Amino acid sequence: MTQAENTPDTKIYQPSEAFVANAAVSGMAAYEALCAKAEADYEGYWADLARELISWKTPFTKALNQAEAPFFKWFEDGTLNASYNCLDRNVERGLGDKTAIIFEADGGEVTKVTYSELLAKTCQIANGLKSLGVGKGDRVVIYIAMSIDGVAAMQACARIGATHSVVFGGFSAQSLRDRIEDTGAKAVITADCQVRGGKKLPLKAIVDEALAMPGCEKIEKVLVVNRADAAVTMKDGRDVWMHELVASQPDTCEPEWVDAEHPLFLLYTSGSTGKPKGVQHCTGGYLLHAALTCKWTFDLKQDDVFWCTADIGWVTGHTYITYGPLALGGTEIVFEGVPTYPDAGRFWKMIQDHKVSIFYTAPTAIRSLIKAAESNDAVHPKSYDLSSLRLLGSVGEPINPAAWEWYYQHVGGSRCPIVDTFWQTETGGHMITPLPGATPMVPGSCTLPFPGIQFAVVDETGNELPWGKGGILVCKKPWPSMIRTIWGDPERFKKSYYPEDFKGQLYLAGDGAIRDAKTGYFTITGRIDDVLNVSGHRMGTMEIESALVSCTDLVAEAAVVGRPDETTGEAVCAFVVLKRPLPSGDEAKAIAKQLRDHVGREIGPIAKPKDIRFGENLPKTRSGKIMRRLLRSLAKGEAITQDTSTLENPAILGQLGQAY
Ligand code: 6R9
Repeated sequence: MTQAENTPDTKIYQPSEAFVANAAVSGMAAYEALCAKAEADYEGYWADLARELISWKTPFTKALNQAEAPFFKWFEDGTLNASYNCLDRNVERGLGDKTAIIFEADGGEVTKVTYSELLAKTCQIANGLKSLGVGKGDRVVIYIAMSIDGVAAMQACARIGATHSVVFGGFSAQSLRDRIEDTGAKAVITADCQVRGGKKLPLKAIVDEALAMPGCEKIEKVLVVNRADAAVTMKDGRDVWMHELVASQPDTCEPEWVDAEHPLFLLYTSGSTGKPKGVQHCTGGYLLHAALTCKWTFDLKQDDVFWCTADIGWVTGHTYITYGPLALGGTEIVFEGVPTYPDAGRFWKMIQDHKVSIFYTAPTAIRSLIKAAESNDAVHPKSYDLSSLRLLGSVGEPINPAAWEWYYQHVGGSRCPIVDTFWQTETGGHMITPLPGATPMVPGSCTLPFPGIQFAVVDETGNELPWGKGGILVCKKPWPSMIRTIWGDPERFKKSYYPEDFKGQLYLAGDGAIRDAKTGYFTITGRIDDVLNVSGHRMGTMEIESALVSCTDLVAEAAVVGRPDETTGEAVCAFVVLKRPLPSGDEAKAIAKQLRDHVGREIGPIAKPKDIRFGENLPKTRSGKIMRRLLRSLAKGEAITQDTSTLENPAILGQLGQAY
């Protein structure tokens, strides 16, 4: 954890008067009034919002049940349906002909669907799923690229009370298998392929590979969307084309009314130990925060065009593509491709073409586009008309002040507030963020908690630290959209998030933070556990280590650490001891490639180590512990200042200096 000093000359950016005047939360006094309301009557505050923003089939009578803490329940006796709230409700209030989704494919083709059309499509998929025997309480794994079908498939699961678990299309067959097994899913929804950067990448073939492995026996059906006529093998009795299945299905489907606590989805994320954990989210509290944060953080209004560039395989795509914007009746962009194809001006061109007014992306994307724009005016935002923008957002990792300034000036034309939103898969939605018409912004700080959210910085024993001192980020009170449990492992949920060190009373985010001595603004100082953040993707160092050592004919031992990287935030650096003599030169390069490919197969390309270093041993203390701090210094290329006198074999430090 870094104990960053507060710089006295911090630059403060105020939202413009025009923005403040029209904002959903207008001015700091309004922000403070909301916080005060939550402080005075916590349950009443959330209950009022839940009544205002969500349509309930059966109204709830109690907001929060803490009887089985930390397994909190919100709006427990209320019933609702998430898909009804996102679709039917908008049609009923006259938004049927409004565009819900503007889909832009990798190659640039644009398809739009209205709320009525999206509802009809969702109902057909829902009916199709039901006809295959999928229903309330079943799990459905979705392995598909960004598409209207992907969003509709998630909505269809919600409609029939099935719990979806979307697996990012970049994960390997092995990772997909692990998730299918853990969820105990009955069906998989996928596509023939995905198209990215002009290339067709298989999806169905990977599903086939996963299903051939042990552990997937519960899968009865595989629904296949035809994205691009890629060659696929269809297994008789198991595999069904989506278009054939839905063709005969009615386009209406009565929603399955579920309890507020009914699991809406499972989403796997990395932790510090063991296998990825299935974060379980509920329906009512989750949907409330998805809608509320779209309203207050994104100031989403009826005439906005909202674009969140995340993939539906991550939580950001769940909350800010599939659920939040639709719950408010917004118009949003869904983009299939990559930011650099056909060139690095793609985002700016799409903002121009579709008149995007709210744009939400990750610092890693901004940094790579800065790099491209610096050497090529044609892909610089100044070459595009970005005047439709009124608000920018950032998510996934800390945004460094230089990237913030560039985003503010060149993308936002120095007129759009930037919301630097800190949150996690586990939190369901924004936790610490500026409200764009209220909070003065400081580049690099996610500023203040969302109204009602009670974050604090504490020491190892859980005592709140004075502002200006770095410590551990915790949440003091349960909130509606919080993780409910880890699927199938409630003990791990307790241990990971409500540890005994804090007497089970504080939610442990897993990040370090420091509050500004004067303003109390939060700055996230990075993970305090063994989780890396590469391009905004969370990865456990242990997961990558296990993948490496599973290459049993080559690898004897492996340790993985992160090192800072200009573009991706952090990069994966692996230290490997081989079961053969220390390689060098071309041989070392060839083995490094072999290991990268192996990690790609075990987890997915995003986990491939950028640096691989070989040694005859790893630096260990005399008691046999790997000296990870030392490895981190080596990875950064820093001079070794740590005491190495306890090292078993100091000579290996020289070997480990060379990256392949
Ligand atoms: C939404 C999402 C969560 C981790 C989180 C933290 C980092 C996310 C951030 C941020 C600084 C921000 N993180 N947003 N750090 N400033 N605005 O990214 O979820 O994939 O679960 O990652 O990402 O380290 O703990 P998830």
